Amino acid sequence: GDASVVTHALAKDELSKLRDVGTEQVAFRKGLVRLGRLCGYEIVDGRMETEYVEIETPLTTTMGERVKGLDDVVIVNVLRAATPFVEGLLKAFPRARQGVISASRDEAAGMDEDGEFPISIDYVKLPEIRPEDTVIVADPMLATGSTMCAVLEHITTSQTDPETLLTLSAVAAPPGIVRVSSAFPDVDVLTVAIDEKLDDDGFIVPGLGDAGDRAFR
Ligand code: HSX
Repeated sequence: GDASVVTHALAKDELSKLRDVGTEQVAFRKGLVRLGRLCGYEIVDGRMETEYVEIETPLTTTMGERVKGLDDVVIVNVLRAATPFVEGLLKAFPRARQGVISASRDEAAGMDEDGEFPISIDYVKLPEIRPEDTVIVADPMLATGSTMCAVLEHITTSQTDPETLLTLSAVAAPPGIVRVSSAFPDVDVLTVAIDEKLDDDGFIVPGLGDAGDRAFR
């Protein structure tokens, strides 16, 4: 799949506030919601088609333009950092069906020599995925890609292939993008920013810290 970057200036603006260590919990959470909404708009703009339909205004008949496929969207919330991000996405896709997956890195085990973390998946609840669906797997951070690969593995082995399967992150590190794209060639990777690198503990640098902790703790 291809890797692309969200280009809306307001997305860059929100992300910059999220990166700022001085942004406290409430502002951080609200910023993730706004960023999710902007990313949703960008997904609509870049990937969804519109169709012309006849509309009756109170005065006359005219041609309106409607977005196709808004009923065929599934959003997968990778707990827990994605929760505010998904809340924002839902503003762009109000009729989306939602899935949740609790997946986390075993930080105690640490990163192995291939730059991967063992992942435990503790809870999965997904709606039925249909061939016409656009499935958006949301997680604000794509670091080593271990979490996302485990989530995608679960989705692709347990469900029908959707028309579009894409991952959405706020910040992504190059190794994570490479890992996801090579393990899942049909998956598109969308992120607001591609950061410089991972540090020795597998944290994204410059990054924004731990999104889950900053939003919830
Ligand atoms: C953080 O680490 C994020 O919210 C992701 O779930 C995860 C990303 O790390 P990685 O698996 O890509 O290394 O908890």
